[in-house]
Amino acid sequence: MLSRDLSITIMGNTGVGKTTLIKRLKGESVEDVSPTTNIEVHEKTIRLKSQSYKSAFSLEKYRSYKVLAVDCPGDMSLWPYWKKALVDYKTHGIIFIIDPTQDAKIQIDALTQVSNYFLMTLDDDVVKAERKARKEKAIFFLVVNKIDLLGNSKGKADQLLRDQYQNAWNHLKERYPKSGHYWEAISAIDESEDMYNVIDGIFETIKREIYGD
Ligand SMILES: Nc1nc2c(ncn2[C@@H]2O[C@H](COP(=O)(O)OP(=O)(O)OP(=O)(O)O)[C@@H](O)[C@H]2O)c(=O)[nH]1
Ligand SMILES: [Mg+2]
Repeated sequence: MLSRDLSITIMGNTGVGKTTLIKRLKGESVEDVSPTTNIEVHEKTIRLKSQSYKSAFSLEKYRSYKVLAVDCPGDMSLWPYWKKALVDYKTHGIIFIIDPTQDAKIQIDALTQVSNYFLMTLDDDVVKAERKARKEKAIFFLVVNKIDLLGNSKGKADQLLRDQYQNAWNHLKERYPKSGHYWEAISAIDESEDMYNVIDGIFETIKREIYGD
């Protein structure tokens, strides 16, 4: 069985639900999670649901995906680890998680750090790095987690992003105009079939951006 790799780095402030999302992806219980204090790499071979809709004529050659999920510590004092994570594990995409119940300012700072650390991985020279950033084909996936605490309203998540995160998000788009910029709203603790499909869709989108099908 042929397999393709998807390398994804998961970032965001402490307590936003990064580890919970990874545990869910791995099919583990999400009930007892504790704060992450180091870079933790998780590997899981998954089958994306969308693949099951393929007709016999468009035979899917790659039946499974080996997801390398890099879980980063979210405590502010440990944000410098993020740079190491980006350097050590060449990432296809960054999932940045936002917690709607937390202060937006610190989360905007965290998002800005992600943009800056990623830039540093492109070149030691800032001017050159900025130039490379304009051509860089990365994926930035903004995920509003804990939508259950917003009454499961995607509209409210959208409103939150517009009201509080628009500037930081636009800055990222301007710095990396050739990259993919997406957002989604989820609840990492919601184990329903519908939520499974939404979360699956995030990985499906990243897969499509990278492999073009
Ligand atoms: N209500 C709700 N709580 C959630 C959700 N996702 C995660 N949590 C809770 O948020 C808390 C923090 O989750 P973690 O996954 O440890 O967060 P983290 O981002 O990994 O935190 P650090 O490792 O410190 O960076 C836990 O108590 C989770 O149960 C969600 O979708 N809804
Ligand atoms: Mg964690």
